[in-house]
Amino acid sequence: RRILRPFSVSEYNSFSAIQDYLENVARRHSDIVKLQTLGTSYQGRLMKLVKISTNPNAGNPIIFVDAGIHAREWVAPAMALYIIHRLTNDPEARQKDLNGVDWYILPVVNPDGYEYTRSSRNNRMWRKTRSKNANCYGVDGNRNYGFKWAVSGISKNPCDKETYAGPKPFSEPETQMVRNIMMENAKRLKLYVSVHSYGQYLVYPWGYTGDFLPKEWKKLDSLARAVSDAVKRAGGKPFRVMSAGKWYPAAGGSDDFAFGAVGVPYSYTMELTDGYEFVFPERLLTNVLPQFYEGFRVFGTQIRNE
Ligand code: ING
Ligand code: ZN
Repeated sequence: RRILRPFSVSEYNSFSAIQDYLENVARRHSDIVKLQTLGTSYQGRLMKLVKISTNPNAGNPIIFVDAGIHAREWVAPAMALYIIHRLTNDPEARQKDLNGVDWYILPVVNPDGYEYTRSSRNNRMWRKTRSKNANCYGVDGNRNYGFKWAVSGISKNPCDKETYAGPKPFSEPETQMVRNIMMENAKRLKLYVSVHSYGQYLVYPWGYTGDFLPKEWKKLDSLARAVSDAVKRAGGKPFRVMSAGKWYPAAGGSDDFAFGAVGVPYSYTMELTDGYEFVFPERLLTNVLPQFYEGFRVFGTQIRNE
């Protein structure tokens, strides 16, 4: 089927092309890549976690990267796929970045929303999932996590297009799957990054409040600055680093859940790209993805050396 048009990690791909790519990567690199079936999205799309490790029995610390919880933020799944591509295909990345660290990657957390934004130009700006509540569609996945749920920065109206928190915490199968990944791997999970767009921010807990910071904030802040410096050195634009809540308070985010409920010591939300809002041009992906990758490398180095 895809023989005429080979898969490229520097393009925006359909969810089914992404799934085929993941299956192919797992087949080609069966020595280091395992796919774990998680379940299905609201509309029945099969979701698979990509686990990359050169030594899966060593009990290495885990870095968990997810992307695409917000449908319209297409650059985020592209980033996640690019990380998979480098870790498996680039001999230097494979040797250095997989040394002593396992990478778990979920490239499209909200496949129903993602496909909806691809279905028509009218739907390009959709953010939420596609579940039905009252007479409206979708929950903001990043307001749906069960830590300080709904205390700030949310809407209780199912018809709100942006920040409807859902009828209850973890109402969405998609956020349940991410929660399960975190809980099942809680002991080894040392760093969590949720990739979004846009604005070139790298933010850490708390998201639910800007009134105070966690006591460990200096560690979170200095690692974020090191990541930002690496992206800058690679020719990219540096990140604005702060707590999420100082930017704007919003409760029920995945980063707060990872940090506050699961106990993941490093937890971030990463907002990729600046200047194009949600419609980042496909032709510029080849520029920015390698720059951001240098930032992810710094995450790897930190976790390896802890
Ligand atoms: N931004 C995130 C959002 O979910 C965020 C950032 C999360 C801010 C949590 C504050 C707290 O709104 C985007 N672009 O989705
Ligand atoms: Zn987002």
